Amino acid sequence: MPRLVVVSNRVAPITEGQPTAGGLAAGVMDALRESGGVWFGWSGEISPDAAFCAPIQQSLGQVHLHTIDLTRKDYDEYYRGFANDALWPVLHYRPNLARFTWGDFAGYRRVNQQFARCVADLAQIDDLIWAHDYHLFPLAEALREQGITNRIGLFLHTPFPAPQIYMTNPAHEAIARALCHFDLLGFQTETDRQAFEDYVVRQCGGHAQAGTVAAFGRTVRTNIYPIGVHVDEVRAQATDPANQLAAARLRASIAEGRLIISVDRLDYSKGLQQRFATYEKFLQAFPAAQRNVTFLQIAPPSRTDVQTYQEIRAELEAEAGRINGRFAELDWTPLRYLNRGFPREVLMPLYAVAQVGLVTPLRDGMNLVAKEYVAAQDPDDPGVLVLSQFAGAAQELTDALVVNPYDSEGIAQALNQALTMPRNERRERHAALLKTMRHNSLDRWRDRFAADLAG
Ligand code: ADQ
Repeated sequence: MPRLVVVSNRVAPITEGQPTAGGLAAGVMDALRESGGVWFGWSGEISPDAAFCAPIQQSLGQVHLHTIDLTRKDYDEYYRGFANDALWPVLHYRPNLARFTWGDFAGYRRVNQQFARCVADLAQIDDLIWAHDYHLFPLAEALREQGITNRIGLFLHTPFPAPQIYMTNPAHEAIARALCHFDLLGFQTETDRQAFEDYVVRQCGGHAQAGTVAAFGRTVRTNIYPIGVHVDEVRAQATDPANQLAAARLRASIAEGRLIISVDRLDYSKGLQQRFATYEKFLQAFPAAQRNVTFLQIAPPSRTDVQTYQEIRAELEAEAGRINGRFAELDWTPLRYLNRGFPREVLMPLYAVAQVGLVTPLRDGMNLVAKEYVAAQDPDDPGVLVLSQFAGAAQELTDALVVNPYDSEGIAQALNQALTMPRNERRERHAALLKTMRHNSLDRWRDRFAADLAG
């Protein structure tokens, strides 16, 4: 395979021998190790003279990481502004939360041009350039302006929304034009791919035919590549005797009780407020569950300098306190809300000791927590996944209990079904889920995308 040049907003701080981070980092790192290559992106640092500095280089074997800092203005306009305040909400069907300015959009393009200049310096003639996610929509156009003729692909980790939602972003046409400068656009699900195609065909006078979309004088191939997890690695982490301390303490603290677990970044797309309300409905509707069930929500803060995120955090803290105030007993806390993250080697065993994985985003590109929960289970006595129909994962994981995250009563019923499901049925559902996940593995995601980009 040709050498890969991966470009993403952040380069994951990975060190050899350490447990792999989330899907993007793990998948990308595997691909790079195999083919050799370069990973370029932001260092995560802000510095006043960033614009004048050459990328910092760090090598792990034949993988070369190149990072640049951003200026405060870049960070405010490109990252916090356009990417996270304007695009992220619209991509997740929440245009009412979006804050758009043309100034931020100009900053977003400027940083993409800066990325493109650095990538143009790094790339060799036959390299495949693989960009990731919504931060880099203008990258191919900017690289073409630099005279780069390499194959360039983009994988979108988030959903692509229905056209009428997408068009609430005033820069929609400029973005679509930029996207058509890629050779290959990868989406998580057919719903996302179709939404992009519909927009280009109906709103931009484009044409779609057999996996290609032509518009703005260019033709781009589109396909779906559902991202997966390393199934065996997750289970190995979940069962490694060296990783059991936290899970054992958790189990001991709830004695014979049943455990429902949710793990998310603290983000409005993940539907945490609705989930807390649903759990309250569940305790009301199934009083027998009181004292016997504990709901553990792990949600570390993310994007803490964005106001909407500060508001969610305050609201969840208040709700957790209110629900516990209403139902708690001297020896039972119904909802444990941990506003912090855990390393993977701690998290995977926590999944394994929970009878239910509750994954109810309002919208999610894929949701790897759902897949990790399934992979971590004991196949002989597995827990049950309750999954939102609006997570990309629901299009593959049809043997989960698939629910509507806006239907509290429906989810309360599903929780009860999950907690009382006979072992045979749990095993059958789990085996079917695992089969699908082995097929759509992280390796296959990466290999298919890279092969299609090269082909
Ligand atoms: P995210 O929105 O970050 O990713 P998700 O796929 O659920 O969402 O999680 C990514 C990784 O982060 C997982 O490996 C998970 O274990 C880890 N993680 C999440 N919450 C955590 C917590 N509280 N503590 C520790 N680790 C945590 C984006 C898209 C998703 C898409 C992924 C990959 O929004 O839809 O599935 O990219 O494409």
